[in-house]
Amino acid sequence: MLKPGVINRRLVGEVIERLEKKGFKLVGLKMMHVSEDLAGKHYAEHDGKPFYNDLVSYVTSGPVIAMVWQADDCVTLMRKVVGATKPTEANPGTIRGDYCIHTDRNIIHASDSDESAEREINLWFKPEELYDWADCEDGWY
Ligand code: 3AN
Repeated sequence: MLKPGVINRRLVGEVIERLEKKGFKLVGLKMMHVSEDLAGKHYAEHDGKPFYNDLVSYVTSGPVIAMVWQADDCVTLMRKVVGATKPTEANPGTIRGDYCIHTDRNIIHASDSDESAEREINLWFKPEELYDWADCEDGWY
């Protein structure tokens, strides 16, 4: 999920381009406003932490780009491409390493396990918003 700042900074295409070039398969994408309810469910594990209120108000402050990407070992690969949570620890060449300064504005969310990916996909997308298209590039990545 590309957070509101990415749209403000006109970086949507650039970040998506990186993910496509890596070889991830895009199977769902939409621009949307995040309700307080969705933000609360999505970030439930952080409820009570000092940054929680700011996090919820940030992701509900403007539209986001929600996406579902597929690949073998997708979560592990995606987390590497996205980079560490703290921009001070994210390597240059990663998305967070290249495009942000502050942890609370770290531009992109990526699921941290197959289980959270499944939970989050169900939270953010309806089944009919996901596309299982035939991939003619399958085998080249
Ligand atoms: P990740 O997004 O890398 O899985 P999480 O799940 O620990 O990291 O954090 C979720 C989001 O909460 C982060 N993307 C970031 O926006 C915010 N966040 C996490 N830790 C901090 C922190 N120490 N200070 C401010 N914001 C934070």
